Amino acid sequence: MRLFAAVLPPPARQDELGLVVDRLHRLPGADGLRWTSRPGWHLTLAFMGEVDEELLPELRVRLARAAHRTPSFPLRLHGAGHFGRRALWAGVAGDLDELRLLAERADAAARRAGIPMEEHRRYQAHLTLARPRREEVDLHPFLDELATFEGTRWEVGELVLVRSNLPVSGVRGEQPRYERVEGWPLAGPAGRPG
Ligand code: 2AM
Repeated sequence: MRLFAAVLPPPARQDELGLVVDRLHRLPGADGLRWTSRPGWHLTLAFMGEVDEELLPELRVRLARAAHRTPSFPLRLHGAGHFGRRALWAGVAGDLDELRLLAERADAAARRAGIPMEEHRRYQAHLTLARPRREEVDLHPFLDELATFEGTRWEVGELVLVRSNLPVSGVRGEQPRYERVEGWPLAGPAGRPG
């Protein structure tokens, strides 16, 4: 099964972003973008790809440990960015060091469970909102509209393992369906183990 570890913004925080994204949908050129589906919005920590079911028990143990080693930390959705012409995303602010550490721990957990992980790229926290259908789509109006977006902060308290079910229908542009497999609580504000 295709898996990744993620932080899931709480529904109220997603709704705030949703209000801005509603405005983006009304901008000229919005049809040139394939918008990600909202119930699936997430911040990827570590993408594992196809994982052999046999590795799941060990992966679970190691992800639980990664979560336990990480204190809960504040985050908020903030601003926007893009990966070239491939993706438009909402950014995050807050305790980015702790988020990066959690991403590294999730990546290490997967490696130690025997999952061949891609080489490290610099971790860039992002929540993908849309992908251009064509190269020539100009992302600037969307980036401008998102630039001033400031979500309310929340306390990240969980590391979640998510399954990505790729569309089988063959309908062009259909989105993957994301399914929560399991979540593990972070250690909490005062619970950082030595
Ligand atoms: P993206 O949002 O930037 O596309 C599930 O596919 C999640 O894992 C997505 O959030 C995706 O990031 C991320 N991801 C990271 N590396 C990936 C890869 N090589 N293939 C597919 N998704 C990847």
